[in-house]
Formats: sequence, C-alpha cells, structure tokens
Amino acid sequence: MLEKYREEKEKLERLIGKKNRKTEFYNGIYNRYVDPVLTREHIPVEWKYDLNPQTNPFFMERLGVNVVMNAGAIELDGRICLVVRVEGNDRKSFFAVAESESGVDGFRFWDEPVMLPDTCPEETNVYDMRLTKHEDGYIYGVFCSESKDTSVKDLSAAVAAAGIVRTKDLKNWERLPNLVTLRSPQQRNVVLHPRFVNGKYGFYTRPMDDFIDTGSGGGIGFGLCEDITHPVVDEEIMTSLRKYHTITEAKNGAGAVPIPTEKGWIHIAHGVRNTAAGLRYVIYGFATDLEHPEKVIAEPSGFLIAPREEERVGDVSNVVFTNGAVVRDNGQVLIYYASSDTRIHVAETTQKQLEDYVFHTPKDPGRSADCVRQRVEMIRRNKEFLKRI
Ligand code: M1P
Repeated sequence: MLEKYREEKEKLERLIGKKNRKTEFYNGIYNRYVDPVLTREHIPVEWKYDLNPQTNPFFMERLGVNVVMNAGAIELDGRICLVVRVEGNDRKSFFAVAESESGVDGFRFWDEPVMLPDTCPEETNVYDMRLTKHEDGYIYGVFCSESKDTSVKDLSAAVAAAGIVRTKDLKNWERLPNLVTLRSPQQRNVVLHPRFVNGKYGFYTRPMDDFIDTGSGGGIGFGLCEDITHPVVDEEIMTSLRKYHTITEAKNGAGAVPIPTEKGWIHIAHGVRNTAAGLRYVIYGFATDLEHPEKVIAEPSGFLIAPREEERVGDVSNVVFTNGAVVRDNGQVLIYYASSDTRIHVAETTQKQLEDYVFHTPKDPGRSADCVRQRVEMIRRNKEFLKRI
C-alpha cells in the first residue's frame, strides 16, 4: 500500500523534474514546447487516493481527475502561477494553483486546491478564471459561474454568468457578487481590464443569448462598471467582431488579460467556427487603442495558434483555448493554452515579436480572390528582393 503510494509519488516527481524543450516548429512568432506544462498526471497523489489501507485496501483512486485545462496566469514574486481549471471525474471543475520558476516546466500544484467562498447556492460549476492585476492593488479572478436553467424543461440547459473574486496572494479570496450585464442574458469569457477606464472598471464581455450559442451576440463586448463590489454593466460596445467565413464565424471570446504596448493593447482571444467534425477553436490576436480599449486598431488575419498533432485530440477535440498569458520583465511572453480541453501547453514569444505580429500581419481581405492577390503580391516582392541580394 505505502509502496504503491511511494511509486506514484516518485512518478510524479520524475514528471515535475523533467526539463521541457522547444520543438522544431517555426513560424517566427512563437516557440512551441515538446511537453505540455500541466496534465492530469501532475495532480498530487493525495488529491486522488485515500491513503489509509483500512478505508482503501486496494489503494484505489477514490476521487479521480479527468483533465487540467484553461488556466489564468500571473507572475507573483518572480514565479509563474497558474490558476488551473481542474475537472474531476464527476465533471465538476474547481481551481488549483500550480507554480513554476521557469514557466515552461517544473509546475507543481500547491498543497490543496482553492476553496472559493461558497456564496451562490445555485452555482453548479466554476471554470476558466482570468487573473487581472488591477491598478487598484487587487488581483481579480473573473470566472464562469454556471447554474442549471430552471426556466426550461431541458435537463442540460444552463445559465452562464461571470463570477468575481479578489485576492492579494492567491491564498485568501474574497468573493464579490456576480457581474450583472443589463443587456445580455448570459456571459462567459469575461475579462477585467487592468486599468481604470474613465475612472471605472472595464470588462470585456461576451454577450450570449444561450449557454452554447451566442445567438445574436456579435462578438467580444466592452462595458464599464462604477463599483466592483456591486458590479453592473449596462451598455456593451462591440470590439472584436464575429465575421462570416473567418475563424470567428460561430463565436469568439476574450482570453488573456490585454497586454499594454506603446502602440496599443494586445489581446489574445479565441475564435470558433463550425465544421462537419464539430466546433473548431483557435487562438487569435488583435489590438485595441491605448486610450479607448474597446476600439480595435489592428487585426492580423487568421489564427495565431491552432491545434496541431496530439493537441487535436482530447475530451473536446480540435480545440485550443487560452485565458492566461504572462509578460516577464525581460520581455518574454508566455501564453498558456489548453488543447482539446485536456492539458495545458505554453507558447513562448517576446513582447516585441507579438507587437510585430499584431501590427504588421496583413488583415484578412475577406475573399479568396483578394487573399490570393495578397499572397501573390508578397511572392512577387520576394522575387524582386531575391534578385537584389
Ligand atoms: O470546449 C471548448 C471551450 O468551450 C467554451 O468556450 P466558449 O464559451 O467560447 O464556447 C468554454 O466552456 C471553454 O471552457 C472550453 O474550453
């Protein structure tokens, strides 16, 4: 019994101690890493097994973990902390902090998962926390708070709202009321802007008519709220829009907290389109104006990260999703993304590269004829360039 426990612990230590390395993937924008930074195998043994042979004679997993995914990210005292969505075999998600020095390997979960103040009896599930270091001095966690929709007969009907907590250390959490958006019945993928905007708190929202379908929701919205302790948003101005025949045709949603640069706020979001094989989620970038964080000023065409190779397969296949990125003092940017709702990876770049990507990648011209023209123009410029050198 204890022998099996030790074996499992050693396996875990070997996994945590394994150095990660870059893959040969190249696009000049970011590096990919060979190993995911977190998987369900990283979960501490004590979180899954009852260690007492009296009550667990076969050393059976009593509370299994299905996946670890969609993590909020922040640098705290020089270490990268992820607030991870951990989903038990029972389908319920909870949050847990995992920490690493390098940000690309060595992630270890803290002793116990996060116990958020349980203030909403109707709340069935919580997930996908975005962590915002706000200029008011708090770290805010905005997450999806899901409850059963009791107004209809459909057993699986649910209502999504934005839950809000705040902390200074990721250990002591204060729960605030859920965000109320007066003009949208449901919300998911809500991100708090890190600065005051006209003296108010700014939220990127994702208006939805329904739990899965955004319905008439046109894309990512932005709204202001006077008082974070009674958070209400009235008007939601549209920012990054859903568009026909693009990666955001079916829906999109804000991801990481926007990154400030001299030219504007860089956003790393997700876009979804429908296919014969189901929904396909990719990650894309755009920028908004520094003074008007709702106004899109740059929109590179297509996706930034799409699922590749083994990333394509998992609990919900053909998905990459981000809700956390960290910019380090040396300009390194670590984008944490989950693949197929199953495990977490890192894409590594620099602020300069990201800026160049967002501001200098051409826009999607919208039609095949114009897209091929755009490409042929570049090919011809390249031919001229090669002749000159
Ligand atoms: O399964 C893919 C993703 O689906 C949802 O995203 P969206 O709200 O844009 O549809 C989220 O539930 C997310 O957790 C999940 O990864």
